[in-house]
Amino acid sequence: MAAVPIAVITGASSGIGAATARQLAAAGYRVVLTARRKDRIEALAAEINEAGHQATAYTLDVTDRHAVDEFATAFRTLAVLVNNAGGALGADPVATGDPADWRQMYETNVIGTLNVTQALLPALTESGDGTVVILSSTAGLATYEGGGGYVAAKHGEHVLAETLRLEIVGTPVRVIEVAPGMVKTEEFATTRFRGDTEKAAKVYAGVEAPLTADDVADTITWAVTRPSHVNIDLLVVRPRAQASNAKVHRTT
Ligand code: 8X3
Repeated sequence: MAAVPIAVITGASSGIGAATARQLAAAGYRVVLTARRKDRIEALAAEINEAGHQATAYTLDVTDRHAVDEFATAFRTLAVLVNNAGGALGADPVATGDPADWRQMYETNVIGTLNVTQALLPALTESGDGTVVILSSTAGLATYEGGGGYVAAKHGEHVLAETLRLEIVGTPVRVIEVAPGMVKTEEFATTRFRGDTEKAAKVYAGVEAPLTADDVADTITWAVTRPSHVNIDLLVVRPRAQASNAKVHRTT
């Protein structure tokens, strides 16, 4: 019997990460959920196992290189890595943005992705058919006012994806970048505005149907489950009501 392929998902405690874990498990992967919040990933792993699929949880901070290296020793071979951990802090203009926010966003979005990808690349290569997914953002492809450090960090992640693809061509590993636009998840905007739910709600005000975490998980799962010679380099996904980062149709 062939071994069940393994998929590691970072930032699996909520939102797109959690939805991707559920969908990849349903697609036949044994999913390894990582995030800092142990309780959440353990509960999600239990839910996935109860549904008859396979999941384990591993508490991990992707910015802690030592911990990431230790985590990676568990994998001789790995089919899929989904670099989802990251997020935004603040929406201040460049003139007044806090350098500490910029640093933290670079650390989680870019260095976190770098850490986990570097640590697991040998196992992905060893599998003979590995897939690295980098969840960037439309903020990684074009800027917008108040995007600040988030836009800068997501551009960094986009460049990481493009460069890695160039460098490892010829190895049995593909690099897929998924760049979502407006996605309404339970935490993204609330975290960005440090718990200010009013400001967070304004992001989605009057937008008929922003993307959901499941919509993005669906695109990730589709891209990952294409035959191995097919590389979805970059998949941009937005709600119909959003034509560009700043051009959004609102009914109110
Ligand atoms: C999220 C998209 O528009 O909030 O990555 O930057 S946006």
